[in-house]
Amino acid sequence: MRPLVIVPTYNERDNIIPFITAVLATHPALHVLIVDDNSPDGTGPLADQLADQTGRVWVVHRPGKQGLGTAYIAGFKFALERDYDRVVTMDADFSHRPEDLPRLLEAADTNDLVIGSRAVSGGRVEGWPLSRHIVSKGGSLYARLLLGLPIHDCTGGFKCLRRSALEALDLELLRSNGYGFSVEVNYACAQAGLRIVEIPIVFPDRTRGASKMSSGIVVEAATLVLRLRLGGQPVALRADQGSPAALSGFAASARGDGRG
Ligand SMILES: Nc1nc2c(ncn2[C@@H]2O[C@H](COP(=O)(O)OP(=O)(O)OP(=O)(O)O)[C@@H](O)[C@H]2O)c(=O)[nH]1
Ligand SMILES: [Mg+2]
Repeated sequence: MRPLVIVPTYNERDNIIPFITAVLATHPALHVLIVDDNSPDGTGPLADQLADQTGRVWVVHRPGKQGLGTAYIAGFKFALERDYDRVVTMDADFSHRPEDLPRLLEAADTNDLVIGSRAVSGGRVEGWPLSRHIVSKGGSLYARLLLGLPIHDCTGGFKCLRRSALEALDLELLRSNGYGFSVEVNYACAQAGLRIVEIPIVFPDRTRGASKMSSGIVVEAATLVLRLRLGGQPVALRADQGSPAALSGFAASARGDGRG
């Protein structure tokens, strides 16, 4: 197994070293790619220090804040240009717990897309106010119903994609930056008839550093779902993906028990 964990960072000075150290400890062959957007708090030099010390960490430095979605796309391209066979996306703030990573990697033995899920039995969020639960659960239900997604946690960012799933995506068509990015990837994988599974995770709220969550990200995701539903935005799949057979299989599974 050759996993690459992509970690976008913006002002994660207090998290980056303990977080990446904990991630590296979960699997001996695992590498990490940090995509830092010239964080004003000096996260970038700490990332370089990790790269020098471990030999298993790579760093992409971008000149300024360009958003989460483009950071993931840079990471996907990095993985495809090399021989990584699994790609994991994780936040640096410990909301995605390193201890849950081995279960996601293992589930990718038999699935193309593994979703770390807060919305299946055993999964949960800790430490959120009611308002954030409502936004998260409401957003997930909205995407699930409008797009017929066979997924309960549509907006979570802790995922593992097998190389097969990465290769099915048309990266140029992925447009969103926040929660919408997750929905776009989920929708494309479902449309391609790929094997999708949700694995329960515990999601503690961040304890260090500041959130970059904004109302703009919620509006972006809500608009994206509508555009995908109405056909105003193409599904981010390569032209040779998403055969009619796969699409009808997906429709049947979405009508069934709702589990991928
Ligand atoms: N490279 C890059 N990373 C970003 C950007 N915005 C956020 N991040 C990182 O993306 C991850 C998720 O961002 P968070 O601020 O935790 O967003 P969130 O998880 O939706 O919000 P909270 O739950 O409040 O923490 C963290 O590792 C951030 O440092 C960005 O514009 N560029
Ligand atoms: Mg967070």
